[in-house]
Amino acid sequence: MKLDCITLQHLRMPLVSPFETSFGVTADRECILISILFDGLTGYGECVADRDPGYSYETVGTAWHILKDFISPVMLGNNVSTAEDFQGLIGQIRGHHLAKAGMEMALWDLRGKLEHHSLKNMLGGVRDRVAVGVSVGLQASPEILVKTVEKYLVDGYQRIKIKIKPGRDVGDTAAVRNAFPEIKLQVDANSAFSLETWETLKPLDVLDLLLIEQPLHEDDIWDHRVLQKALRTPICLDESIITPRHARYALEMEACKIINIKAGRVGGISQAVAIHDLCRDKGIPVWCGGMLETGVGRASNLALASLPGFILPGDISASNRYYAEDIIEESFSLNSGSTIDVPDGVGLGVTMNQCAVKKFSLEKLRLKAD
Ligand code: OSB
Ligand code: MG
Repeated sequence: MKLDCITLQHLRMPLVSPFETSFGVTADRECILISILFDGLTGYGECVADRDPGYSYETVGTAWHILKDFISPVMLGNNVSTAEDFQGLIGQIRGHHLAKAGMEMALWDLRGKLEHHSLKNMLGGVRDRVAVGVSVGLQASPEILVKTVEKYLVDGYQRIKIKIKPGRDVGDTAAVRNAFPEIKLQVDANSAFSLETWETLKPLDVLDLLLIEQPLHEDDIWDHRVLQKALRTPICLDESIITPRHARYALEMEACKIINIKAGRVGGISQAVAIHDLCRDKGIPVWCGGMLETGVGRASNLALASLPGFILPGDISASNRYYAEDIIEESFSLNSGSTIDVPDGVGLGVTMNQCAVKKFSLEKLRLKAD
């Protein structure tokens, strides 16, 4: 199919509470909503680049440029029906995975709507609901952190991830572990440590953590291998795994024992599935990471996490953990047992709330084939 039109919308949405990581504080989440039109149907995708280049070098600004000037012309000028077609055509555009993944998501949604399939079924998902946890940002003190974690446990989350950074590492983690000796607990450093400073993390090894996520540099694999050799706790890579090849490098180097999969980071759902398949072949557990998505990206994450290899709880929390008002009509809620239902409608299975989209929109651009 050849698209009729593409719309990019830069959104800014207030989070219910600011989210602090080792790379900064986010109070309002920004993203790009991508709409692609064909034959009266619209496919939606979310590009998860944020305002600042904290997690990734990509920002809303760079993704807007790449989507407008490089990816959209390819989409409007060619017959593109499948993710495979899409990946083939954008092969000449180096990097910019968050931008590419946003467009691939819209293509999956549109294809699902055209062919009357849910994303879950198109991907080969095997679960109707997926196990989830919550990612808790850095708090003002370990005491406040324990209170915040307690609130999420009361809400029903059965797996807690806390953010750490130098100076706010072992103390915070031990406080949570001491307050809740039995819970599934993991930590995420977002690349805040180095081989020179990692030894402060050594006491984490006796806190019975599910995993330590991305302790070292975002572009490193080798030093993680060195660190994994020194730790019992599994290292899980997030930022470092940007393609299926990088997943293979990490596994061959034994740099990690677990991989966090985010479709955005790896350049699309198709690439996320490829990493899932590789890890499954090698017996490596994976889980679905999150980027504080709107309901659009959350629906995509839920479908992805329904694949069989996603055996650890994902960073996919209920809608009300992120936003008081979302851009979709549906709202994802937590079931007892710390799961969320996978949408079963066609495509992503969500309905846009156009009033909310308009309310949060900072800029809108319509692109047509010439
Ligand atoms: O490192 O997993 C991360 C949010 C933004 C950027 C990076 C990360 C995160 C999270 C939140 O941890 C996960 C979520 O969406 O709930
Ligand atoms: Mg992470």
